[in-house]
Amino acid sequence: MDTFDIKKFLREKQEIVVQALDELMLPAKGVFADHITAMRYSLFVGGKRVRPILCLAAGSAISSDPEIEFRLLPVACALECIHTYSLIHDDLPAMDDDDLRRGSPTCHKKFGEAEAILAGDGLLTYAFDLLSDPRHERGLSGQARLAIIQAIARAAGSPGMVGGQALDMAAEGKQIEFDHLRAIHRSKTGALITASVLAGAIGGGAGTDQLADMRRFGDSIGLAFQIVDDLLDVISTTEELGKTAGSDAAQNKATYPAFFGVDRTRELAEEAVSQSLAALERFDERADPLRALARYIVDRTK
Ligand code: GRG
Repeated sequence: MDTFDIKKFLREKQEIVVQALDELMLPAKGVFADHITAMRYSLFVGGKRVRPILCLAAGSAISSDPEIEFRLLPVACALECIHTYSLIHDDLPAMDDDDLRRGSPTCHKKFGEAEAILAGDGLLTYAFDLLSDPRHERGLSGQARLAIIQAIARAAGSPGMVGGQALDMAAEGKQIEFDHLRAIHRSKTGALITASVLAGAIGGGAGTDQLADMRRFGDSIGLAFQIVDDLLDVISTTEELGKTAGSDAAQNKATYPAFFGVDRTRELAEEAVSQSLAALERFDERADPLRALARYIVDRTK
């Protein structure tokens, strides 16, 4: 585990994911070319591809099938489409009103507000097209695919990311309790991260106990991810992040550093990572990439 080269792993998997996205995403041709160009712009402009890579790594932690990564790629791409839609909509003037995302102009700055709303809608809907299209079943059973669709739909929707965003918007400028902040984080950011891990695990054929462990792992890294996101907004620069730094404080948002200060926030991120590693205790070395991803999530600088 100590020798695992996470940077190399990430580079390799990012390349695989981007190539699969390019193959599986609608081509910017024909009557919808302009609309699809806006979708493709946000999808390919950058991004760490954390959710699809978690999905692939979870599948490989469960299954010894040499084809498991290939089988899971359409699912991984669907997760990235949903994540990208959420970023496009989050950046809109009616929400966070941001000009910069993934180091480039946001979708609405580049294509206009109506086009950006529709690019987001298109990406969300296309994700479920990809997940349910028989041409992309790649040997996963109908039962597994249905369970994956259900886990992702719930995590992306009102009991998850969309609901979390609604809570987040409603809390802006208000004093909220820490428990409320946790509920926002768990739904807005954590739910899709957990679903990414679960989708990979389901596709890999996980049993009930393994799924429970993977859920605990996903919940803990989701928490770590959001804590670090709050921290980076305070300690990093716009240039480094590729999105506007300091925006949480500017919008008077409740965050971990606002509640606990920078040092304690770092400790809490470390605690969340330790919990995620404990959840993987019953897994062998095939889960090493997941362990390394958990570490990367707290050590990242953007
Ligand atoms: C609009 C329905 C809707 C939801 C928006 C994702 C989200 C919910 C808001 C983004 C705001 C934000 C900063 C959330 C915190 C964590 C997060 C999702 C960060 C961005 O994800 P990364 O770091 O981004 O994985 P890249 O660009 O690397 O893919």
